[in-house]
Amino acid sequence: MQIGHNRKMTGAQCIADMLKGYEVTHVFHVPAVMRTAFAEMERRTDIKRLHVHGEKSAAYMADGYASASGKPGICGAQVIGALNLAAGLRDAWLAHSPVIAITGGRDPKTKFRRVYQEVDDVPAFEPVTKFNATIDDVARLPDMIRQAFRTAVTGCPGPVHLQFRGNEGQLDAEEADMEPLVEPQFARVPAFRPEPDEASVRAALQILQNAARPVIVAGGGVRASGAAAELVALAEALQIPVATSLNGKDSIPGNHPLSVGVCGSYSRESANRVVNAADLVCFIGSETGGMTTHFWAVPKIGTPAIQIDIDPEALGRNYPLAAAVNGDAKVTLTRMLAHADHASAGKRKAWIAEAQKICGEWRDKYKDALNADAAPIRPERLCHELSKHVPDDAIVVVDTGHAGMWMGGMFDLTSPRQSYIRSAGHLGWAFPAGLGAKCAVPERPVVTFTGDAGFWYHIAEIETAARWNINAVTVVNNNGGGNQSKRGFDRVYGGKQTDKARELWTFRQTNFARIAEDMGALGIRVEQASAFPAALAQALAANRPAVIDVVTDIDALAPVAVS
Ligand SMILES: Cc1ncc(C[n+]2csc(CCOP(=O)(O)OP(=O)(O)O)c2C)c(N)n1
Ligand SMILES: [Mg+2]
Repeated sequence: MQIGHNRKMTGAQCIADMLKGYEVTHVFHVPAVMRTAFAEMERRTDIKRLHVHGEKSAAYMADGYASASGKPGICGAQVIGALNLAAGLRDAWLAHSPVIAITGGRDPKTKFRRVYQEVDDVPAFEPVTKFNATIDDVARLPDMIRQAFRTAVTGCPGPVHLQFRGNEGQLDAEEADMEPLVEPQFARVPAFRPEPDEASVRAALQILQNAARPVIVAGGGVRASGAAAELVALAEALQIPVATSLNGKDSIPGNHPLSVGVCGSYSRESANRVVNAADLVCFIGSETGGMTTHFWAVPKIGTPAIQIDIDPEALGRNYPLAAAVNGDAKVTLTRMLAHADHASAGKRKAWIAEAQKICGEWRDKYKDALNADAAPIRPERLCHELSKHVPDDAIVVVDTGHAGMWMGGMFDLTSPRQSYIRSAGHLGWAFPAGLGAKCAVPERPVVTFTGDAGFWYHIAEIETAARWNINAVTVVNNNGGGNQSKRGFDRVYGGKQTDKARELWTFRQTNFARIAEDMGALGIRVEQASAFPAALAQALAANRPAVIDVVTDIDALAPVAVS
């Protein structure tokens, strides 16, 4: 199709044709928004329209879909659900995930007249979107939808909001002369691979090669760029240990000899020790934010640093830089590798040995916990079983809080074909995000890890998974409470909580396997660690959504970060 070929069509037809053109396969929504467009999607496309149980989980599903595939995830809500949807964009915003949220909104003819269910929702989308726009004239749909995709996937990706006129976005029923032109280049991340300035690449490489004790910290930008292989190749060529952020965990398998683990707050002790012993830190695709740096204690501000990022504004934000490179991670790493002086690797032998010794000390320290036979089950053992038994092409989806700490620190990816996506901070994100990931990439196994407090948030979506055959496997670390909060309450109670204090963070004991069965999924309850591998194998082979309810120790606390 070419620009200049307008024809009379409805907004709904235009939306359906454009979403199809952008290779959208699923839309996650709570009715009623885009009613007419949904009817047209049925007539004109194979797009699945998933009616889910809350706008927040619709946004999280779209987010998981986007993180797993790189394609924008689409979610929608009518005006009364718009802020629930905005709440769900918070995590996508923090994670730089390309989600496009479509809501119904105000009609200029009636606004300010106390219209039923109506408030001005647009400002609430402002802090969680890269582009927050209203469409009042149906003829603007083509250019605004293109702008939404373009903005979501370019530069540092992120969410976009389009509000359609009408409480249900009824603008889509109107007709105009339009052309449903799509730009396939903007159908996924990365849309472009900006080349770095050659002199900046050489300067950064020189500093890296001169360092005796450098470390790489790989962030989510490496996964967005698909640069894991180039990262590992450069690290191998120059013999540099690699720590990752939680977002960048799948940039290097955990069993690679140069991998030292996840650094920062939800981390592995060995990674923080290596980063803090380094004489140079090379950040690649990392915001150098509070989580990755344990609030700028790992490494300490003032540690010599270089940084590579697609977003020029990220360069030097938190660490003054000896060299900055602005470009796509994959092309930048390819260039560095082409110029790399392999002979310089020799001078880092002692440093590599030291980093590997630190990793060995971590393994020795946690060997017993990782292999513990205790019942209730230790979360460390659960993570270790997952390291051993998650399929080598799996997408692992992880919630925040303790789930993020346990899996960030204790779980290892074992194959470059595995992916790891995680909540950027919102408890309850992982279960719906895992369903979204499975929708996007149905041929790959999806294994989600969540605590019980996290799982409760969107437990109704078990029904959605059963209805739509979204065969993700969800592992619930079920300790009967939100026990990450235990330490904080110990503190405010002066070291020893009262019995009544436990009402602040514990729940009734619940059998999630039974609930899952009642809602149409496979439910398996695991009370002995040794039973977990068979449960996981059964769940992966079930051909239905599965919930593995693992009964774990409420007194088990994840180690706090070392700085
Ligand atoms: C939306 C949101 N609200 C509150 C929190 C704070 N928070 C972090 S972990 C946690 C409890 C987690 O409980 P659970 O998922 O059961 O894991 P556990 O700590 O028991 O292993 C809470 C309330 C959060 N991260 N996100
Ligand atoms: Mg819990």
